[in-house]
Formats: sequence, structure tokens, C-alpha cells
Amino acid sequence: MFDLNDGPVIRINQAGYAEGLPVYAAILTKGLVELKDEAGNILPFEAAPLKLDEASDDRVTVADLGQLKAGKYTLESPEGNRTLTVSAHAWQTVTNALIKGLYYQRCGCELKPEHAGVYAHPACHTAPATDWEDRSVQRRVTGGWHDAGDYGKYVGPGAVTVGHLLYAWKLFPNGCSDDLNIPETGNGVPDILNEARYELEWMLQMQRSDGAFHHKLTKARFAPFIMPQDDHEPEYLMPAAHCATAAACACLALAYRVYKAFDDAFANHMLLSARRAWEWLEKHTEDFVPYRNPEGVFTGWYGERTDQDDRFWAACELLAATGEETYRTAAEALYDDDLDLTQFGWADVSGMGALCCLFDLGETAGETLYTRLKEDFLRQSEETLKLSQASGYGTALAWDNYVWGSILPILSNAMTMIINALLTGREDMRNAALKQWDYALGMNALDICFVTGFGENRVMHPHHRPSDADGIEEPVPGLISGGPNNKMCFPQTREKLGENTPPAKYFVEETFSADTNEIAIYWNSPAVFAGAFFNSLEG
Ligand code: 9MR
Ligand code: ZN
Repeated sequence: MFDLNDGPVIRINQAGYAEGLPVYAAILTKGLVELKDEAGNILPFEAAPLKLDEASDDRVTVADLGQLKAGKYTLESPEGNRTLTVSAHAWQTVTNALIKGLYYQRCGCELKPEHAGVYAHPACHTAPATDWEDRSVQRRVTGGWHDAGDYGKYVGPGAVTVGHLLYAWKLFPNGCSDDLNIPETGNGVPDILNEARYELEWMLQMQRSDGAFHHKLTKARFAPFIMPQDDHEPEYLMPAAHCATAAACACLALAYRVYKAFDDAFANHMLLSARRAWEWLEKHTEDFVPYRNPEGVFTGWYGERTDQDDRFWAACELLAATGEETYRTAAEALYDDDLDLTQFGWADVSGMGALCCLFDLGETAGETLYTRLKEDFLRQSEETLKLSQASGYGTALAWDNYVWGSILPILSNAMTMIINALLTGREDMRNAALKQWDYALGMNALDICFVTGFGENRVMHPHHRPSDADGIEEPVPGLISGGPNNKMCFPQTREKLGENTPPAKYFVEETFSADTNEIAIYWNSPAVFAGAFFNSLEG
């Protein structure tokens, strides 16, 4: 069983801290903790008394060390010390790595040594794909990112990932620096957009002639733990789906606006594709069924309850792209109190539509799509803040909501609070968002930095086929682990952790554990959004 007293009594952001922003550290000891600078001076700081954190069973408090000048500092306690580093541009490196992590997920092309270093490998998955429903149809569909630890490529998850990246760039252009050393570097287009384009080019190929999008391009089952170039089982274009079609529609309409300035033809192609998707959706308003894997298919499911949120996002983006009234009417009709505007994950993209309304359509969007939506968003984001306030670690997740990929609701909640802060200027929102970033990088009940390649206590064995099969000790860098999950677990995970391990510690840092330690593109991307935001605050 997990020893509740395990780990250091001080938990920090292991990727460092930024000048000009509060420095938070979690303290788990009642003993005297002193903050010292390099010269040994004792610096004052604020910390509330320890309180029981329900998610972890830890008695903990998050100390606010205030804003610190660049340098090294030590937190000293009778039970051990911890050194932390503060610098200017502290998180540029990790943010860049999180974007570059997507480059390492590229499918269908060689990863060359000059870009990928020791993680170079030949092209993978280049054979034509077969249509699952009509085996006589074969199409060459290449490119895109491997979704996660598996080699599947899924339209909806890809669309929301690209959405996060494009809004990160639109809102915080200075927060994502432009030299990732990817093949397109130096072509005059920001690298975050170069990387996103790799997925967009693939997405365009996933559209059927009738406008609908295939749900995914995968094999019938997950590959064994082999390198991608050694995976030769046939890939299939799986049936089309409403959510995939609507999410791709939204993403492509957004991408049209973003890429227009760089490549008109590419942008127009995307808008055309988005319009065709919308036409299909209009013909299929009544026949939504949640996507199901056909019999004999065992790859990722990504089933959703409704397509309302996807359609809402699509209508907003098409309105922003074209200004045409029919999309306004559609977006207004899809808007209702059931939409949770604080959701930014693949299962619910309502928040993506909100981003479009709040920052791009703006006041011109009118009563429903701006005034009412903004009010609703601000009200709903108070609940997110309360989650953070209720947690001993400041983590914006209910103690009983540690799901598969808990990093997603946590980072999605960071996005919510960042957006609130942008709208209102509120520091409590910004600071609570910062605690989610700190969580991801080590200020948590596991004392682990969830981003590969970073932190003194780092993820070394993610459920990620290349990281396991390449024979290199360090996993592929810049990938974020899904983190603790005590909801839907593998028997092997249950066996290891038993019934009494608290939710926030339900984590196995081992390769088998897809349920707690997999990586996924749409977990990287909200982290990019957060990182880019905090980088942008540093001026
Ligand atoms: O992220 C998905 C998570 O929300 C689900 O609970 C889980 C089980 O259905 O699946 C996750 O997505 C996986 C996908 O199905 C296949 N590729 C790997 C994804 C990350 O684990
Ligand atoms: Zn591949």
C-alpha cells in the first residue's frame, strides 16, 4: 500500500518558477519552515495552517512565497530541505517542449536526427487505409499525430488539440517562442502553427465526399509495444460520426482565420471543407447517435453523449470566419444553459465556442453570444475557483473526480481561470490557474513532474509505445502524463494500489498503466495554453 508519509514534506514546481509571479510551494510539515536566499537571508512568507486534503489524505498547505527575484532559494524544515529556482522566462523551455512533444507524435514521415536527435525514426503508417464499412475502398491518408501512447489517429481529439494551440497563439503570441527545431522552422510561419498544420493536413483527408468526417483512422486493435515504423497491420477509416464532423468543422473554420495571413490557398481549402461539414451536419440534425466501435474494433472509443457542444463550437467559428447570419442563428439556437462553458476537453468543447465568442466575435456577437454568454461563463468559472480553494494543494478538481486523464479537467480548469483573468483582470483567478500549472510540474500529492524530460522526480515510464520500444532510457521528452485515476482502472493497477490509496495518489509510474500514466496530445495542448499564458505575463 502507498505510504501516506512518503515523499518530501515540501512540494514544488520542479521546472522552476517565474519572476514577477507568485511562487507557490506545498508544505506538509507542522515544523518550522524557513525560506532562505542564496546568501542565507531568511525571507518572510505567508502560509495558512495545514488542512486535510480530501483527495490525497495529506495534511498540507500551499505557501505563498510571494514574488522572488531570479536566483536559487531553499525551503528548510526539520524534515528536509528543498531548493527552488526562480528565473526570467522560466517556462519557455517546458512550453516549447510541450509543443515539440507533438512533433514527436508525427505519423507518416521520417523523424530526422537533426530534429529528433536520438528519438529519430523512419516513416510509419504509410500504407493506404481501407474503409471499414466498404473494404473495396482504399485511400492513402497520411500525416497527423499519433493520439497518445497508441498509434491511432482520432478526429475529435485532434480537433480540440489544434484548437488549444491556435487560441494559445492568438491570445499569447509572445508566449510561444518560435524556434522548435522542427522541419518547417524558419519558414516565416510561427512554429506552433507549423506544428498544428501537420495535424490539419491530415484532418482534411479524413473527410468523406459527402462532407462527414470519419471518426478515426486506426487498426482494429492496439499495436504491441513496437516502434511505429514496425507496425504494419492494416489501418482502417472507421465510420463517420457527428461529433468528429462538427469538431473538425469548428477547428478548420478557426484555422482558416489563423492561416489566412500565411497561406491563402490552404486557408480557403479549410473553409471550404468546414462549410461542407456544416452542410452534412444540417442534413443530420435529428439522427445523432453516440459513436460506437464496430464489432471487432478495440481501439479508442471517444464516445460522446451529445453533439450539441461540437455543433455550437462549429457555428461560432463559422460565424467568425464568414460573418454569415445563418451561422449566428444556428449558434444562438444551440446556446442554452446546459452548455458548460468551462469545458475544454475532447468530450465537451463548449468552452472552445466560448473562446471564439469572448475574444473573436466580441460584442458584435450580440445579446446571446456575448452578453449572456459572458455572464454565464463568469458565473460558471466561480465554481472552478471554488474547487481550487477547497483543495489542500490548490488543485481545481473535486476529490472524487480523479478520472482517467485527470490532468485534463485540471488543465481545462486552468484555462477557465486564465480566461476569467483575461476578462476581469482578477488576480485570484490568475493565481489559482497558476496552481494548476504548478500541479502539473510537481506541486502535487505524488511529488511528480508529469512532463517527461523535466523535474527531479520525473515520469520515466509513460504508457507510450516509442518511449518503451526505442531502447533509450529517457522517454520521449515533452509529453504529459494523464496522472492519477481511481475511477476506471486496470485490474493490475487495483492490485498494486488497493482500495485505500487516496484518489490523488492513484498512480502507477509504470509502462503498463495506460489508465494512469499514458500521454495524449490533448493533454499536452491545454498545458501549452497555460504555459503560453504565463510566459506572456513575463513580458
Ligand atoms: O482520454 C480518454 C479518457 O477520457 C477515457 O476515459 C479513456 C478510456 O476510454 O480513454 C482515453 O483516451 C485514450 C483513447 O481511447 C485511446 N488512445 C489513448 C487515449 C489516452 O489514454
Ligand atoms: Zn504512424
